[in-house]
Amino acid sequence: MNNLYITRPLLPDIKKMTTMLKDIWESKKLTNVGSQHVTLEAALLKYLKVNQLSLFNNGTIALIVAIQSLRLSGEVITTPFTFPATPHVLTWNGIKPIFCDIDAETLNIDPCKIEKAITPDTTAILGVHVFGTPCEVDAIQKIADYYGLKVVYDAAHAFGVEIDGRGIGTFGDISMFSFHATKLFHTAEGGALSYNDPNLKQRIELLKNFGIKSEEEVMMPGINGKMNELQAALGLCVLQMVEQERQKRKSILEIYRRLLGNIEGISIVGYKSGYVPSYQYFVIRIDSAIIGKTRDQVYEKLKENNIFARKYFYPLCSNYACYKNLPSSATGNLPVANRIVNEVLCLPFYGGLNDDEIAKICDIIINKKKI
Ligand code: T4K
Repeated sequence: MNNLYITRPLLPDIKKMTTMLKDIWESKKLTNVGSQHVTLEAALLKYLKVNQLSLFNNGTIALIVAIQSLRLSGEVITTPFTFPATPHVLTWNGIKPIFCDIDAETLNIDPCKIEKAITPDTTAILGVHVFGTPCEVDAIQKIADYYGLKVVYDAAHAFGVEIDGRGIGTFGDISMFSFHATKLFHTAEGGALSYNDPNLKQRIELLKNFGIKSEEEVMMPGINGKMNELQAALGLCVLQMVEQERQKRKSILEIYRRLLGNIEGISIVGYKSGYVPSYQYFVIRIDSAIIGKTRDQVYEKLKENNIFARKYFYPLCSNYACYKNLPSSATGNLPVANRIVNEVLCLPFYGGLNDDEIAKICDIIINKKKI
């Protein structure tokens, strides 16, 4: 059996991509908002069902710009159960991340615990729709409105997620999507910000282009966050493949559900009713007391069989050397996150997986004799 990874990128037919590249070569326009960029932005605006969209060279720079554009400062409340980029964008903006515990079901920031983390220095809540499961957007917005806080969402995993027909990127003030190669929709590296306020567009576009307004006017200390034409062309090709890939992943999810759904000690994260999922990740939690083996033992056993699962997001951000001394990083403040981070395992999940491969993965996880 081939090596199995948690994901494989969608790759368009090379001939199709070559045709796109020829157009770029002929135009000699490689970056700084060319026609591929304009076309992709319009296509994604529609696909994601959002009101405003700005493309970026990666999701992390996009999130740094999102924080800048809202002029956040002081403290921002966020989750410790995420990729390092989430708290790092706060630090890069001179903001102190305040870690709040997560909900045991969604693995997202627990709205019931946000209020006690608010201080006079709090300016925003930075939620993450982790593994594509939406945060409790209404509860979070209610708290934000009451205390006058902004809401930013890291929607890196939530491409195509909808709640009641609304694109996930329409909730809060700004949402960030990642288009990294490991994502369902990707541009090799890339990202976007979506937002509702049309007045933010000019500021965000300036911030992602050094603050340059015209040849002789620089308005603010911006950064270089521009998506180039090669990335955008790849994105246009990949976008045409996304719906089919989502359908394939939906079928794979059903196979996983059939094989793992009724095993005591294994629970499937997310994919509850009430929203359209992204099909970005397939994640399980392993209760070692019931299963008789730890998450790490399962991970190692899979690896011995050339199946490269991932322990996202272990360790918690609050346990990184750069954050562990923050008062909010104390284990007592984050009991749920500290427990669950040892139980979670992301399994291979992409359209190219076949039934035998999925069966083998599940067999290794379930079969007690094999460890
Ligand atoms: N916020 C959240 C919540 C995020 O998860 C992320 C990124 C961000 C913010 C930041 O967005 P970006 O600035 O990245 O746009 C990967 C990705 O690099 C990262 O984008 C992603 N989250 C994170 C969850 O996963 P690694 O270090 O685990 O990736 P890597 O290289 O080990 O890849 C995983 C597997 O995917 C490989 O074993 C094989 C497969 N793969 C990977 C690449 C890069 C391929 O088959 N082809 C490839 O080109 O971080």
